[in-house]
Amino acid sequence: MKSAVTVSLVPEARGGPFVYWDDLAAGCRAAAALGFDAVEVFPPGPDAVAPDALRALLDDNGLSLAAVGTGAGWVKHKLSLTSPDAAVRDKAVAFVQSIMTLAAKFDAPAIIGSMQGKWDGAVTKPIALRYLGSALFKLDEHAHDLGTTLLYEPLNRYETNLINTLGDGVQFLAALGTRSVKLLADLYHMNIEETNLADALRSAGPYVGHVHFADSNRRAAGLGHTDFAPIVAALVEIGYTGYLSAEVLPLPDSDTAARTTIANFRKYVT
Ligand SMILES: [Mn+2]
Repeated sequence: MKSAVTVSLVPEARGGPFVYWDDLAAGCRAAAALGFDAVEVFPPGPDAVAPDALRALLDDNGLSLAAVGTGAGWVKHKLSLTSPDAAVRDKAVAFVQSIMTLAAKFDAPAIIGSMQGKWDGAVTKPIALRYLGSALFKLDEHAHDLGTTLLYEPLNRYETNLINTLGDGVQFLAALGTRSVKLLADLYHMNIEETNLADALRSAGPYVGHVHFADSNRRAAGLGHTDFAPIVAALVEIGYTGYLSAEVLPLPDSDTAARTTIANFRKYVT
């Protein structure tokens, strides 16, 4: 397993669970200095990061790109894959595709988190799940064409009412028959929703494509009450070799959150 740390370039996401903010170059330097393998980047849009500049930053710092988030599609552009408006849904799919195309240049997956939206009012749960399924089906094609993976992230009940557990995520993807979509197992969301985090990871098995490495309170691993030993043991058991990426609050400050993360990554991942 490999380590990663998040860098957000989205001012509208301020207060969110990202370790480094605003300055991609500074975030990369800090990540490299602490010995992280990769950065996970949350850009405002596909054109906010020039591929050549990103390539140079990663190469200069000996880093890989772990994943690219699409959260700005929601927090900045108000695009949702389950909007009642078909034109908004189409724009949301196009936004995710554009981020996937950027990420694929670095062999990295894009992440669908908040862009999945919620069901409400005229959009009942079955309708919203049909919209989500239709979007994931199209995006699966795009991922397949690019030779990349797309990550779908079940969120806790306070952030979505669509799919909250890994088990429901597996069932949803299996029914769709997607080839290139995997699940993002966020240990913070899972702490709220799963009966047992290690069991949930074992059951999801090969569907686990990425892990957000966060403690129970969404602070750095080690600053809450999650027991990481059985979680890492379950990941080893299912043969997971991807990233443990710190999508956590920058508390008490960015560098302490990053330092605590990498110290606990080294403690548990041997
Ligand atoms: Mn997450």
